[in-house]
Amino acid sequence: MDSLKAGNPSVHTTCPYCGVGCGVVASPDTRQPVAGDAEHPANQGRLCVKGASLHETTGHEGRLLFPVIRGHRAGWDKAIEEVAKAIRSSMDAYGPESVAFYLSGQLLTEDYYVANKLAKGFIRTPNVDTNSRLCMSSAVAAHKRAFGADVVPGCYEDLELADLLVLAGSNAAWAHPVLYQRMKTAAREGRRVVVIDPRRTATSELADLHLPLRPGTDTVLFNGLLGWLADGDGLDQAYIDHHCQGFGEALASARAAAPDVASVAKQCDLPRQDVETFYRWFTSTPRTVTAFSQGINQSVAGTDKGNAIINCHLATGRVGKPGAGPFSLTGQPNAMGGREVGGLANTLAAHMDYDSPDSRSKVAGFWGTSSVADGPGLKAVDMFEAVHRGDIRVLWIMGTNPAVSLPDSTRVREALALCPTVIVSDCVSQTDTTAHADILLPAAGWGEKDGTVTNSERRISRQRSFLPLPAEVKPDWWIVSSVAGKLGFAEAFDYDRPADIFREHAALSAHENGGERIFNLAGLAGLTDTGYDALEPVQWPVLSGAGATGSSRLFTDGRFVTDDHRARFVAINTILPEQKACDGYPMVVNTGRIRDQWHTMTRTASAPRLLAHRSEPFIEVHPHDMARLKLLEGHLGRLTLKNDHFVGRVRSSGEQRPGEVFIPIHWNRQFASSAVATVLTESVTDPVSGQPEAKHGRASLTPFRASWHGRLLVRRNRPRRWLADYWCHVPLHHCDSWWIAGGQPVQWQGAVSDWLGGAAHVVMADPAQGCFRAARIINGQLEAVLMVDHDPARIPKAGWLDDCFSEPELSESSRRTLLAARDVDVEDPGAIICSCFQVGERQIGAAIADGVESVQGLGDLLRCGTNCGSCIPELRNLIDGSVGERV
Ligand SMILES: Nc1nc2c(c(=O)[nH]1)N[C@H]1C(S)=C(S)[C@@H](COP(=O)(O)OP(=O)(O)OC[C@H]3O[C@@H](n4cnc5c(=O)[nH]c(N)nc54)[C@H](O)[C@@H]3O)O[C@H]1N2
Ligand SMILES: Nc1nc2c(c(=O)[nH]1)N[C@H]1C(S)=C(S)[C@@H](COP(=O)(O)OP(=O)(O)OC[C@H]3O[C@@H](n4cnc5c(=O)[nH]c(N)nc54)[C@H](O)[C@@H]3O)O[C@H]1N2
Ligand code: SF4
Ligand SMILES: [Mo]
Repeated sequence: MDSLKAGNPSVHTTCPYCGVGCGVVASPDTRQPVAGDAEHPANQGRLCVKGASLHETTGHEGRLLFPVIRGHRAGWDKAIEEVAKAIRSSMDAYGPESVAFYLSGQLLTEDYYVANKLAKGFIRTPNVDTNSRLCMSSAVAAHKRAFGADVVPGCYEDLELADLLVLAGSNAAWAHPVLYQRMKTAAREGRRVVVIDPRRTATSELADLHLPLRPGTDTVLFNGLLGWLADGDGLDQAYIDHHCQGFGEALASARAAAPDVASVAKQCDLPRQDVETFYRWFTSTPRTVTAFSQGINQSVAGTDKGNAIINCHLATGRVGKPGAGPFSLTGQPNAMGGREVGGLANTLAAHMDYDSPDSRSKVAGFWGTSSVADGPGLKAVDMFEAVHRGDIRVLWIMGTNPAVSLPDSTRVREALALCPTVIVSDCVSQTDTTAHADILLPAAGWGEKDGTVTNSERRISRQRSFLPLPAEVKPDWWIVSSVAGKLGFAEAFDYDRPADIFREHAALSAHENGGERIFNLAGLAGLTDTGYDALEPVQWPVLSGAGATGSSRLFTDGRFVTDDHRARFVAINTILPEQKACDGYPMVVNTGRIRDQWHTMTRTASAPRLLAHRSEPFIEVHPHDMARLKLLEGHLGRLTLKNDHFVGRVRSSGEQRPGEVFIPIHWNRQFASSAVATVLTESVTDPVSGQPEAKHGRASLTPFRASWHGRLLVRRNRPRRWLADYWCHVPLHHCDSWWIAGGQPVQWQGAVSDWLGGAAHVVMADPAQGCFRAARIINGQLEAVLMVDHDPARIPKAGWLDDCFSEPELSESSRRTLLAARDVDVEDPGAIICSCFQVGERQIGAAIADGVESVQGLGDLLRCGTNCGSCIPELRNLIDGSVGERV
């Protein structure tokens, strides 16, 4: 904050997207682009394109600006009173368990802390869970089983120091881009990378070995590795003897499940020599890090997968050492902070669980309440089932969009519709979840809110506010504390600022902590307000005295936080469910992230350049399946499970395994007609962690028969008077736009005014080609454009037309080429590959045709790939002439 004191208005804060937790320098003048914070240890100045676009997402369009009660705007007094009344009457009539909180890893630690305290300590409902259940809970459970506590032992530097980097179920190139850049930059002679993922992703670009295993079979692969280590003199027997327990049982299970390499290769559907290569590299490389993410966690066997990985690290003594350790990559900016405060239903607070001795009375004593909730509450999927049954009658959702992100989201929406009182705190007004809210509470967003977050390497960083709170918007901690006050708990929630809450949270972590809880912020409990404002990024534990500088690695001495300080091997004998691709739904549906969108798109879709890379939901299909199912590249396809559908643009991809498709999780009912991935993933959960299996849905796949395809561009905020079987909303810089398609032929000449919002002024029709284009111009300004064709590939790109909407008076030349949709003198760049500099596939293709042979050469010529670097894998693909971007 020195810069602030010096009168420079820039503020050092933290990116609100992924768990890398990059430092950002932002300005209250939101026209100024944000910059990477060169001094932040996570990113050292780097940003990915999402981070670099943050200033474009802080506008007020679409924001929830006032409390709303049953459709009517209300003041805060009334809203707080209504929330308190609903909670109180449900507690009185049905007991405290009838009230539930569903929180989020995107809340700040301070917000999270007060919500957890109110629920578990004062309302005394155990039913508090968080979207981290869908994200990190398998890793949490695996850490607890192995180490005795939910601890990531290593730090980011380990990913650079490792001589063997194993990336299991992680597409870091797209999901943790800055960390991926760090891994990439650390490449050196002899450093090897293995990527374990059923599909070949952008991350595989870094791989010396890619293992496209059969989905779900990771436990077999790592069980096989444990047996191989034992057979081949790969064990660190001294470490096992002195620091671990349970090796014998774990090895016996491993041998039973994966007797030899041939069996592993068969079960995982991998070439035997590739499995062997992986095993040999692992055995011979002391500095090995296995980083894992959702391909591991989001599985019926997620916890077992995590422990199968950790087993191999324990067996080789590779935990908490420079360049060696298992490394769970967290997803959300504060996934880790939520675990610290105890946001998960099976935890209490500050890494204390219900089952650890005295923790309930310790926490109750500290909070000044007579008791806390009795025991663990319902985990997310079960919580929404209880809502559906009517057992939970008041549900307060903060900072998450469960109508899109929970599995079997059709049933989740039913539950929300049945629930007597749904309270939603969010920053935006229209989401698939706010649609079901009885009470809507406007929450502060990034730039407005103030507090702390913890990243994947346990590093606590400040998110500082630099923008005023718009309209009636309030921070989440204030909203929760106000409701607590109204419920009669004012004394325990008497906070004036986030620093008050942080000090309390830090003090609770140290409270009666004789070292049995490794999460300890004793050194931060006495922070002054100024100290809190100036807090530099620091890794917990932060002990008092000499330990106050934080801790980069844990368990370095092989002492763990179990009763006997030994780590536990876990016997992994997961019986994989039979491949359930049957009964008419033969395709396995894998779901995940794309590079430039964040979750349900509430923020990233407001930055048009983030929609340039992929503007539509898509289905990636292996070429054999394309041919077999008569699917056409660039046309639409439909995945069906029972009565639910996902419609997206078909992309032929040799990077898929046959019989498996990949779809993005981002689109939802606000942005597309039917592209919610979670209607295809059922509510199957891991028995230990309760984390849903989000990577293994099932569906049938057919072409979506459209007789026409189109693109519609309309001046922003115009009423919509059209219907289409397929639509996808793509907000552009100067107008709104939609991809559209329909099954029935349309007489365009007669219907065009519905689409354009009035009569067309320029029309071009070629019925023989199935082509129709029309535009509407009002007072010299472009008002709307419609482009229709039977072949979607012939519909022009919208970039040039978008610019036309900004012209106060359309120029004569623009008018002339309006329906060609481009300035005839300027080359069409093609599909955007580099979002930072908006460089397209055609430009890149032309440069390659002109002889550019390297990514660096492309960067020198076109600047692509020279900022965040996220597009480098795709640039390399284009150079290699292998599978590049197609739509
Ligand atoms: N751009 C972007 N970045 C994000 C996010 C975002 O929304 N957008 N979200 C953030 C969040 S909350 C999270 S949790 C992280 C997630 O980060 P990641 O986990 O890296 O991302 P995903 O795309 O969900 O899944 C990773 C990979 O798991 C693979 N996979 C599927 N099944 C299996 C399997 O059985 N075994 C193995 N080994 N792999 C499998 C998928 O093919 C996929 O490539 O990303 C964070 N970063
Ligand atoms: N099929 C399938 N399903 C998945 C996944 C998958 O890979 N496949 N991934 C899962 C994972 S890992 C995750 S993390 C979830 C993510 O899923 P969600 O958490 O449901 O997705 P978001 O879009 O991030 O929702 C966050 C909401 O909070 C709002 N918000 C942002 N900041 C704040 C704030 O400070 N306060 C408040 N009150 N609101 C705020 C945003 O506007 C948005 O509406 O999805 C899960 N679901
Ligand atoms: S990698 Fe990108 S999204 Fe993740 S924290 Fe850094 S800038 Fe934000
Ligand atoms: Mo996540």
